[in-house]
Amino acid sequence: MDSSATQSSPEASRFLSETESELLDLSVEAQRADWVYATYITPDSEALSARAFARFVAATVRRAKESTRFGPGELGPIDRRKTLLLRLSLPLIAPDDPAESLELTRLVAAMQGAYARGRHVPVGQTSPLDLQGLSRILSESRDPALLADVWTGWHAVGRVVRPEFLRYVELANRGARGLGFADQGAMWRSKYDMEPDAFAREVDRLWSEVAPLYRSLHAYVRSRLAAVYGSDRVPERGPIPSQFLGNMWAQSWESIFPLLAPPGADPGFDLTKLLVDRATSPEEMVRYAERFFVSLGLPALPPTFWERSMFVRPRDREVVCHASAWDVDAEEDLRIKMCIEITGEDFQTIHHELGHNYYQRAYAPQPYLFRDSAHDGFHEAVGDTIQLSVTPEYLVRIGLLDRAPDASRDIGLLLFRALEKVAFLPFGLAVDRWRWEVFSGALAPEEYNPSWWSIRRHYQGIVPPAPRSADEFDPGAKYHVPANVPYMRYFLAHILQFQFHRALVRTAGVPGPLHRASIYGSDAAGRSLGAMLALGMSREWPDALEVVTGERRMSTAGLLEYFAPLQRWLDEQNRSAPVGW
Ligand code: X8Z
Ligand code: ZN
Repeated sequence: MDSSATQSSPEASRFLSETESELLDLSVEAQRADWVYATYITPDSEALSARAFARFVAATVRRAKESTRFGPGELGPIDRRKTLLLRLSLPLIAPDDPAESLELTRLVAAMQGAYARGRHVPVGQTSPLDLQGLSRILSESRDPALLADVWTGWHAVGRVVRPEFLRYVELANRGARGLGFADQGAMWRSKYDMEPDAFAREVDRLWSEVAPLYRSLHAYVRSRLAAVYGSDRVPERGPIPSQFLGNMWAQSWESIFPLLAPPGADPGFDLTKLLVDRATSPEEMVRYAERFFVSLGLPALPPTFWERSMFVRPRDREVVCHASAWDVDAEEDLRIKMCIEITGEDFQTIHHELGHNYYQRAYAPQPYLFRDSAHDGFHEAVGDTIQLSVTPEYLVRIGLLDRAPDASRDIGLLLFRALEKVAFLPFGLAVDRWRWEVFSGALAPEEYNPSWWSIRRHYQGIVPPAPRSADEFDPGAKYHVPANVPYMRYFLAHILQFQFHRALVRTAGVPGPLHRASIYGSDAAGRSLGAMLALGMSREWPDALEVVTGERRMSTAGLLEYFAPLQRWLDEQNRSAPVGW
């Protein structure tokens, strides 16, 4: 007999409503402190932010433990889900000992600060550059010695955070175990409404379906790079040296598009140039993105968004430049924090960030414990779905482009998109494949760096510019590792955004191939998306997925349909070239 209640006992209801109001209070305080820290890094703001976060984490853990006293007979279905989520609501769990708990949140704040302060003086230059300056060289320079120098110079930041990272793994695992998880990686995998092992298998299934497309892209890019740099630098059969791919982590490759553009199918416009030629300001870039969401029937952003956001890097102080979206009071205090540069890439990132803000706003009416996305891949996918609607025809409609390239340029457009989105897939997977092994204890600290590279070589088919030693710590040179942000969400988002795009394009009734279809201006698409966002985390994610797509499983069909013409073209190009590494 099912002993689950249909309604909670009065005691359980009271407990949950007190829990939600206490945690809301502490989370607002922690967010305010963190905002100050991230936009003004000092030893004081670091200490205050770590302390506020520690208080919030400790209260969540205490409440999660207390909630176990209510059996299923005392909890209605809504409160049952809330108690389940309470245990899963944080990416970091504090150990019981208050000193250790504060130590842990301090370590994370300190690692973020060290990452933000990373600088390197490129060979032949005299002043130190930050990550943005170094990234610009990686995307623009074709000088092999400079590329390797800049890559290596930035990765030195990993060594700085390594000792803190080792201690953080120990304490974070202790916290996760205290709440009954095997380790912190198992805790991260438990947030998908399925068994953690089943989730890992689901990720493998998705990857196996898209890996052939990635391998075709990899082979084409490798043969073009070999032609540019010579086969002594880019071997025709092996993995690609990472520094030639135009991005610090080789996670997306669109900045080397000019080296790879198919003859006769170059789309003939460059979004960066269009924005720069019009002297577009950072704020205007954000306005473009806002207007897209408004065109779907969603509300304009509140005035405080424009007053409180950080759009550009301040000259006079250290900040965390990695882009993020904030929902400070869970009501109307939405913000983004970015160091916007006038580039096509940042234009896309702004849409990504506003996707977070529109999600946060849509689920704000939900109770505290349901104010999150269906799963974390959904949060990351919303703005990216809008990015897919930034088509040449859309750019013409908003007056950024005079004339859209004709269908003979489709392969160029698709190749550019694949360099952004398909190249990302194995990176999105590799980061947490590695971290899961770190947290489970399968790797000893001296194996951290070697295994980071064997995992990246395995999935991405890339290698570092030169062999790396075991005391380097290259994962520490990627923001999400020192900042304790789970990464599998981005892999999922790169699949989901095509699933959403395909469904929304159909709902909007837009004809034509997926890569030319934009949902701009569609109320019908906006209503469908809005209905999914408004659910927040109140239901299991297949329910949310169904609202937009009619499907209850994550599917690669949208992505594969989108890139089908490119896949055929790549296969032809690769006929005489080796594929794989
Ligand atoms: O971190 C981000 C966003 C903030 S959630 C800018 N992204 C990942 C990254 O930069 O590594 C977006 C794509 C992947
Ligand atoms: Zn994001």
